[in-house]
Amino acid sequence: MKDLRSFIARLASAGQLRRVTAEVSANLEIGEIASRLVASGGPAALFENVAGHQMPVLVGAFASMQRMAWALGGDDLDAIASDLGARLRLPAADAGLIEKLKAAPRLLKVAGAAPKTVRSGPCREVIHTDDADLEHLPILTCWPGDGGPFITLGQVYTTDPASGSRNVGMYRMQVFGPRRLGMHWHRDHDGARNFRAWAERGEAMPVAVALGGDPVLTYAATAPLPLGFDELVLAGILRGDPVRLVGGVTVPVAVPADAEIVIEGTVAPDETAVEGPFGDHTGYYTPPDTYPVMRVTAVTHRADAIYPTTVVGRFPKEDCYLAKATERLFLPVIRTVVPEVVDLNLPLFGVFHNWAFVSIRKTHPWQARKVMHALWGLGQMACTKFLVVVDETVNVHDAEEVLWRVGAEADPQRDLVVTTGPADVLDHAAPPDRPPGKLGIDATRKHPEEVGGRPWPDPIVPDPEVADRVARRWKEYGFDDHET
Ligand SMILES: Cc1cc2nc3c(=O)[nH]c(=O)nc-3n(C[C@H](O)[C@H](O)[C@H](O)COP(=O)(O)O)c2cc1C
Ligand SMILES: [Mn+2]
Repeated sequence: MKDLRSFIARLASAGQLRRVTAEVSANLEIGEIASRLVASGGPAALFENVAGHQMPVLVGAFASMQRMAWALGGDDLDAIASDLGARLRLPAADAGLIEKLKAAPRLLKVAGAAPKTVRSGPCREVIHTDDADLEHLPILTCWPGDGGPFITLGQVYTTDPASGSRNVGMYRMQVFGPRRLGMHWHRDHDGARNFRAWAERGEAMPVAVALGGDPVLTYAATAPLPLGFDELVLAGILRGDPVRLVGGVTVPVAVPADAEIVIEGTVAPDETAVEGPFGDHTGYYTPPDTYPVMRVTAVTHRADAIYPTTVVGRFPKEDCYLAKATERLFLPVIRTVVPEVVDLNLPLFGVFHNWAFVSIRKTHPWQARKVMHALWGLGQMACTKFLVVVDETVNVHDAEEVLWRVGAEADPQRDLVVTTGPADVLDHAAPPDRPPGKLGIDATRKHPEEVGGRPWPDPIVPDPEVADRVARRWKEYGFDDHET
């Protein structure tokens, strides 16, 4: 897709977009509507009449598995994931180590995926520099206890001062005033790393924030790529076409030409402000804390710009589906490192890090423990707090089935792995004075070696021939299809 408009048109043609012409407030009201829509599986909404603002507000564009797949240019996230794996020429899960190592350089330069620079683009139709004013944007205040309005769906473009390499990350930004933003990048995220690198030189970091453009860009900003891997290369691979960039107006940072809105500025090494509270995706308010401040030097936008945003809070919310896209897209990558992994569910209620359900093809004793430690050593999976391992026959996307297996297959003393490791910054239950805890539950069938030679009972499954016959004769018995 070329831009946000193409995506809006796609949603509209599928009956998945509602245009709201009634006047609504950016203060709490749109947030409440967005929460209800996502909870009920409702459509995305384009608010065309936001009190006190010219610009329409888009929410919920990514708020289902189907819309998320459309955002990435396909119909189904698993199909997109296997296509991506093929384009990256990921080695098969059972490939040897040498083949996997040989694949690494290939992953870094996929032909034709690097962004290209163009001279101008629609994001520069209107340019404000000295008269730039964030208060002209319909930025939402989402929850009653929030410290103010927050930009929640921005792609934050930064660079490493030494190599010039780009990073795109999604970090929320609190509006402190007409030209001041709080930069809530977690200390371990690449935007924070780039900021520290500029600060160590005593220099302010140039930053640009893009809103909109191809929806792939919004997703790419949330993708957990290793430091140094340009999110725009991932976007280029997913689109099958390079991202088009335009140079900065007031800072040397390029941004997508087809964005709706661009905010430029600098973040000085020594200026901080108290950010928050913010009603976060944990379902709780994150308390106020000190973060760097961006001084805005320009706001540019399309003549008829649309402001895209999202509302986070107690699940289910739109960001859960961005996380689901990562779960699907990165599963083939996880399998190149932990080949016995069959499927993975980061359930919506687990809010990214609290719960992971993983199924494995188990071939040897204590393998579930190996998988736990491997996942706890893998990128952002390191923050997983509760990790349940089940056999490949279990549908990890059915939480009730997973809990049934935990109850049936796990012994509370033998099968729990209690250990420590890093916690998500937002985990308010993590102890501040010692390493945060982690719990792994081995709910796989036990091999004789794991249980002193005792045989493990077989699960009950229907006779396949009879099941087939009953399915065929269902109507003949006088039952309706929905009664099966
Ligand atoms: C809606 C939404 C809001 C987010 N807000 C933040 C945030 O405020 N701070 C942060 O560090 N990460 C936030 N994230 C997560 C990061 O975008 C994500 O971890 C990303 O991989 C970071 O990229 P980076 O490693 O290049 O910095 C948010 C994600 C989503 C989907
Ligand atoms: Mn990154």
